[in-house]
Amino acid sequence: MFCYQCEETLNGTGCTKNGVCGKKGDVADLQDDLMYLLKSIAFYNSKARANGLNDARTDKFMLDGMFATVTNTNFSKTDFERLISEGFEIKDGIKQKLLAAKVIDEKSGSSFPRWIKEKLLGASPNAGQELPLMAKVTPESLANINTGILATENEDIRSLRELLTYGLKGIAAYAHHASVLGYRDDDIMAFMENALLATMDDEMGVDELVPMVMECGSKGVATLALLDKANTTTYGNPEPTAVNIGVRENPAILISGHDLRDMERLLEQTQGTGVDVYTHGEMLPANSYPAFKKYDNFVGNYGGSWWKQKEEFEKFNGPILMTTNCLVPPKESYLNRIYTTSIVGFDGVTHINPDENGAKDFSAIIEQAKACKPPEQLEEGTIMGGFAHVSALSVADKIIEAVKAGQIKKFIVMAGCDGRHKERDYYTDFAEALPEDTVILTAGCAKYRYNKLDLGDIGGIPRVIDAGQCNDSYSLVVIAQKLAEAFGLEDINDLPVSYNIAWYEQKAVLVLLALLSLGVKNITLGPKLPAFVSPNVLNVLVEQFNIRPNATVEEDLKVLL
Ligand code: SF4
Ligand code: SF3
Repeated sequence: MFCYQCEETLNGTGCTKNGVCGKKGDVADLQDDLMYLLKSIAFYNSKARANGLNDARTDKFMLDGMFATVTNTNFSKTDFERLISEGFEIKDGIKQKLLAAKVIDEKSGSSFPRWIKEKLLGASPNAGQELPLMAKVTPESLANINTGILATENEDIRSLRELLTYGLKGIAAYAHHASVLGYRDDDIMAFMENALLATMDDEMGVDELVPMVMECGSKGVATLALLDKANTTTYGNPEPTAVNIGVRENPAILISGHDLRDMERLLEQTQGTGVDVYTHGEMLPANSYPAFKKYDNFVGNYGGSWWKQKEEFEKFNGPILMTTNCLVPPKESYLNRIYTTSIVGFDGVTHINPDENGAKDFSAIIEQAKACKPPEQLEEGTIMGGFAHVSALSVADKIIEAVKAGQIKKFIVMAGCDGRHKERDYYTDFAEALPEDTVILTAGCAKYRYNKLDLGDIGGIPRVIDAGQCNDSYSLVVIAQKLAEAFGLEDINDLPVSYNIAWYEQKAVLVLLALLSLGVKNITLGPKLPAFVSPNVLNVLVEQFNIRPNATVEEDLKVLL
């Protein structure tokens, strides 16, 4: 195996035996194979899409497959074997459709027009080209192909291909969330296919790949906007909410991950059963949605961010439902209390599948909960959340006034991910060291490093404005754009806003690309720069966007203030 897609990759270079995340070598290899197969499906499906022959099943498979390879989502060998065999079936199905419609010709791959180049670069089709190898892949040949990352020898090309791939995984994750609520966008799917193909196109060099990476960022903005629409149309606009972090005396279920549809299902099914529901990790923002607040058995949030699972799941006592990443390989002691659903997987853990109508039955979890002890109290009090763009902008006048009066000197965007390494204490120290006339804007699980500090407020405006999950990063973009408008600024970089972003997995890579595509400059990134960014690619990012790695709290305060 070789994997360097996340921030915690071994020695900052790459995991080669087992993942630091707990991913085993055989699963990592299967993930590489699946990604390769998805590229081959993308090849045929983009042709199908151009001819109106595409179908919803393939789109769903693309999103499921790519999301499953995101860090801490799926550790199950059986799941990846199943995905790969389903992938071949899907690929062959599309190919048959294309043959039947005479879009392609079985005999002569060589007469296949060079449509990849045509579509991506506007160059004229070049007849006489062979079908790309990945389009011809079969279950037998897959075993003999090096599908790994290191198969691309040129370090800079590899770096850009992987940067693009991880951005696409982020798009897939967010598009997946939107699609379970019925919001889909053909353009986003078409881009995903073309960009996946670009990662296989040996004729694309640095000059072609860099714009593709930027386009991935702008498609990321579109995907996040779609997801924002899906969430707020379905569940209402989050409201500023003091979320309870204490516990009650009832048996309970803990729900984590990012999937609001599963959240809704669980609340519906636990009504009147005497079983309480708590959120963990990235599900915390569910506490701020009007549609969920109405359930009286929805108690609040339990514990901290994803990496504290081992300790906190043990103390929770009741069953835990993982709807998406981040799953930490469970301890034996609570293995029988963990349930996965959707694209999450771990061999030996009960998985809840939807029935043919898409309904999910959580009754087994509820029954188990009834026999469990109530959760052990970890802490008490409340934390503030629910400042997605609508509620944040409802106090925009107050914010603008505070800026004009000099009460707020700076906003620091500290969005992104949390992680298990000690060096992330930096973010707690940084938040604590910020002067009192600064306001933190956040989204994602990065907030757990400072959302329980008593940072106070500025004239009623909390010093930590939490827009929600990483899925809600679009809110931060809207808030910045509206502030720029209110101050009459043309350039978003002229706002009194600095960026100190913490990343961990591939969705954060996409959020970063989304910010770059909007022209945001001077981002500080940490706690470590991505291992997959080569020195030359880093130079491009520094030259064009002035990205810098974080340093010490003192130094970064100077730079960012
Ligand atoms: Fe290593 Fe991260 Fe890949 Fe896991 S996801 S194998 S920790 S680089
Ligand atoms: Fe966190 Fe996994 Fe990235 Fe949604 S839960 S932000 S790391």
